[in-house]
Amino acid sequence: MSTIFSKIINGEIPADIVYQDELVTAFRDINPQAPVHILIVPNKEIPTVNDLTQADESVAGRLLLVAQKLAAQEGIASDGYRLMINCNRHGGQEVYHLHLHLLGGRPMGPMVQRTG
Ligand code: DGP
Repeated sequence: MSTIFSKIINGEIPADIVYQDELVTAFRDINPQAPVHILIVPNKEIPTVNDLTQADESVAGRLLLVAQKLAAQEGIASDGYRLMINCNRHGGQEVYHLHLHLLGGRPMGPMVQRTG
């Protein structure tokens, strides 16, 4: 079974792809939460951060370096941005194919929702 993100990576379903290399693919989020909202995704199906292994060190590093490159490309590097990975239920993960959110283009507010 392949994830919705694998189908985007393989070109089976459309997405606004902004970057692709041999390890990762980046595309705009379908439901953007900020003027810039890009998902950076390993080409290989890794469900969550919990599933990363030592063998994934280069892909994990690539996610960050591509985020840095795209932030510059999108013109949000100097104002700043937020990088976020949700993991499992308490993290609010919806798609079980590891992805790094790049969010910016406005002040991103408190880091987490305040509860009281
Ligand atoms: P998360 O909650 O961290 O698993 O975030 C999943 C994100 O994926 C959510 O912001 C919406 C986005 N998303 C879900 N399905 C699609 C899709 O088919 N295309 C695109 N571009 N984004 C999607």
